[in-house]
Amino acid sequence: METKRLANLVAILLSFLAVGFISTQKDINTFGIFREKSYYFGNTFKLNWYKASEYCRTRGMFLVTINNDEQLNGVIEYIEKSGYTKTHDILHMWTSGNDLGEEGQFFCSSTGERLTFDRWTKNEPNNAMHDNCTYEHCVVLEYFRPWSINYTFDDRPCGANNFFMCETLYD
Ligand SMILES: [Ca+2]
Ligand SMILES: [Ca+2]
Repeated sequence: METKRLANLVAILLSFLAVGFISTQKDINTFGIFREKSYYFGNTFKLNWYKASEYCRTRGMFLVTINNDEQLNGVIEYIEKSGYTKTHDILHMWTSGNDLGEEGQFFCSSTGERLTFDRWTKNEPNNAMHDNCTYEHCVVLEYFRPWSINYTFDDRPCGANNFFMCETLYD
């Protein structure tokens, strides 16, 4: 009889441990969801690069960084999901990429990392001159269906108004 009671007690203890383990697993899942990246696609009004960056900060976010295939695919998926490209043939969208600090040395202002992802549109970046003394130092992700430009990078004048994307930096 004593042995049976002991066995029952052990079974009860084990089930408590199991519940504890399961709830720990659940906590990890909840935390995972909490840490998922979220985006804001600014496609209703255009801002210059500096203002777009500030606008993202007011939302607790940062101008989007695209520095590998995974980040690019996440951004494209979000744009496609928004339905934007169903009604528009063209998109120039600010990213955090820029060579403001040193000509030709591109960095991502949101993360501080060097922009190493080779995703430039043909003949870009070209640091083109605008208005005699303005050059191109800020990077857009561009899409232009008639020319089959399919989400590639182009340096553009930072003072020009474009759409933009913000993101949280949790990965
Ligand atoms: Ca430049
Ligand atoms: Ca350019």
